[in-house]
Order: sequence, then C-alpha cells, then structure tokens
Amino acid sequence: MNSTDTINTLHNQNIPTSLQQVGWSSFFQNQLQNDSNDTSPARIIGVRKNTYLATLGHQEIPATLSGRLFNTSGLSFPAVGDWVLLRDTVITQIFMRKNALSRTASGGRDRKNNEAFSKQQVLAANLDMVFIVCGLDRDFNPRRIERYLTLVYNCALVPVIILTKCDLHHDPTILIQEVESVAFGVPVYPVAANDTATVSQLRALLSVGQTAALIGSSGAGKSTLINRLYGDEIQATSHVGSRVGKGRHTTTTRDLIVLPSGGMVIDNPGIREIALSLDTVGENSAFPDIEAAARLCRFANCSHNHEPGCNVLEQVANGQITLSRLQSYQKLQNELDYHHQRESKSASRLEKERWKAVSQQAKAIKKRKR
Ligand SMILES: Nc1nc2c(ncn2[C@@H]2O[C@H](COP(=O)(O)OP(=O)(O)OP(=O)(O)O)[C@@H](O)[C@H]2O)c(=O)[nH]1
Ligand SMILES: [Mg+2]
Ligand SMILES: [Zn+2]
Repeated sequence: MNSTDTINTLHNQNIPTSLQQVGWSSFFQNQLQNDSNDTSPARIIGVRKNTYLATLGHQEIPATLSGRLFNTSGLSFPAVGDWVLLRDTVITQIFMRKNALSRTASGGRDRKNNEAFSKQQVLAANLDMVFIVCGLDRDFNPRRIERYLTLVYNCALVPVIILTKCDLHHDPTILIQEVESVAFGVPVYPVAANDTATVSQLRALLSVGQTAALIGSSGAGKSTLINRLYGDEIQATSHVGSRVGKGRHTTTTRDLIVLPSGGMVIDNPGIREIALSLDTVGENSAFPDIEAAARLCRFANCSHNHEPGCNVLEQVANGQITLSRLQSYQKLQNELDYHHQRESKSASRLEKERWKAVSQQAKAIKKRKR
C-alpha cells in the first residue's frame, strides 16, 4: 500500500489495520483534513537529535521535521508515541496528543532576566498505561513509588506497578505487601525476568494497538523486561557486575517497540530525578488516605505539622498513617507548590511587561499627536 492508498482509505472512514495496530484511532482520524491528500499518518517510534523514526504499521521510515514546523513548533517537537503527517520523509504536522507523560525539565536560567525557568519535557505521548518498574534489590523504595504515582496521576495517566527481581528473594511477600499498602488499588505485578509465567501476565495487559511506557530508575530492569516481552534481545541491558558505578545508564534513548503479541512498549532511560509535571490534569491522587483524613482537619488550609485539631496527625499518632508516608506527601506537596509559585511569578512578570509595552505605546502616540 502506498501513502496515497492509505489516505484514500482513511477518507472512506476505514481505519487500515496496519495503522490501527500501532495505535491509530478515531481521535486522530477526526483531526485529518481533506486537503492532506499527498500525506500519510505515521507514529513516531524513535527520536535522535533532529531525526525521527516513524512507522506506518507495515513500514518504518526515517523522517525529518519540515522547515516550517522546525521554526514554529517551539517547545513542542515530536516525542516518541506522537502521531504525525508525513509527506515522503518530511513531517508536516503533529497531531494533537491524547495525553502525554511529561515532567519538568530543569531549563537552567533565563539569561535576560536571570530567573530560573523550567519547561515541560514530554517523555512519551499517546499512552494507555504507564508501567512503574521497581526492582526488589537496592532499588526497592516505596517512597519513590509514591513519587512515580504522583507523576503519573498528575498527567492523568493509568499506572501499573511492576516489581522486578523477585527471584532475589526466598519469599518477597512482605515487600510486595508493603508496596500494595501504598498503591491503593493500583495493580502490583511481581515478576522475575527468567520466570516466563510472571512476564506473560504483563503481555496480557496490552491488547493490540495499546501502548505502555516503562519508567523507573536505571538498573530496575526495564529493558530486560521488554526483551522478555518481545521474546528476543532487542534492547541492550547491562551485565550484572558492570553496574558498580552508580548512575550509569544503559538505555539512553526513548524507543517504541511493537511486540509480536500486539501492544507496544516504550523503553526509557532510567530517571534519576523525578521532577513532577506542572500541568496537574489528573483527578486521582497517590495519597487518597491522607487527603481523606485532611478533610476532617479543623482548618481547611492545615499543613498537618502542628495545627490543633489536625486529623492527619491524629491518624499518624494512632498508627493508621505512617509518619514516613506523611513526610513523603508533604515533600511532594512542597515541591508542587514551589513549581506553581515559580510559574505564577513568571506569569506576573509577563503581565508587567505587557503593560509596560502598552504604556510605552500610549506615550509614543501622545508624542506624535503633539
Ligand atoms: N536477578 C534478576 N536480575 C534482573 C531482573 N531483571 C533485570 N535484571 C538485571 O538487572 C540489570 C539491569 O537491567 P536493565 O534491564 O539493563 O535495567 P534498565 O532499567 O533498562 O536500566 P537503564 O537502561 O540504565 O535505565 C541487568 O543486569 C539485568 O540482568 C530479574 O528479574 N532478576
Ligand atoms: Mg534500559
Ligand atoms: Zn491537618
């Protein structure tokens, strides 16, 4: 099928199976315009500097951004998982995203105003699930899982928790229960890379056309898991013993992989710092227990530190909520507040600049009238 055939079928409202298999749906179909006859939709499966790898479902094509998009798209360059329109090998349009997993990337300093600024970094787009991968080795850390859950919920995405390296324990039950106690209904899947049955459970989570992004620390076993899901060594993994140096990343790029069983996974480099996303769009919370308890605090703006009539502290005192969980919650809240303040500060600065420009214009007009 050449690209013109693809488009003709698309306009007949028939979604070609090849595109459907890589996630095309009516959401994107509805964004197609009738004048896009010489272009075809494709999904970004790899990003390397200025080059992209896109798939039509039955064919992979290296592509580049059109000059116009390059100059106008600003911060919104295509990310892995994005749908785009291709004219030959040129990306002419990026479709509106269904959703995105994004975090705040430290942007350094704005040179002119010497202000710290941050921008959203899209890790992956158009997802059905996010696999939070955590190893039952040194990596084990329920507090970090709470952070990941907050990140995923803030992006209004659906989390699944995967605990790898279960084979390192004679009986991992206690660790699994500890994670379940902070998961609040999020499914927890214990796996061992060499135990096929545990890995197959995950395969069953993804039906044809669905996409999951894997996130977790470096060395958690994300790429190993993808290789097992795929049934072949397609992603490089580190060797045991070569990981003495902390912070070594084996995976350095983000890639979307279509599994032979249907379904897609996106491999990511390990995340060292989990900076939360600024655009809080989700309604779910990683701390439903604390938020429910807080509704019964005497003061609506209770910080749960020292206030009289604090129901959260009372629940900590009687053991219903652990102190470390409360501290984890407060730390994340402080971080989000900080980001929001910074955002609103730069917004008020922009507003000031706008008024300055307006008043200068007014002065200039007055002068001219004289
Ligand atoms: N014992 C055991 N080792 C595992 C398991 N899964 C992964 N490993 C080992 O953990 C190490 C790290 O695995 P990777 O798959 O490279 O980890 P990663 O999360 O992709 O790491 P980055 O690419 O750096 O983010 C490798 O030595 C794997 O063999 C498991 O279930 N059991
Ligand atoms: Mg990896
Ligand atoms: Zn309180």
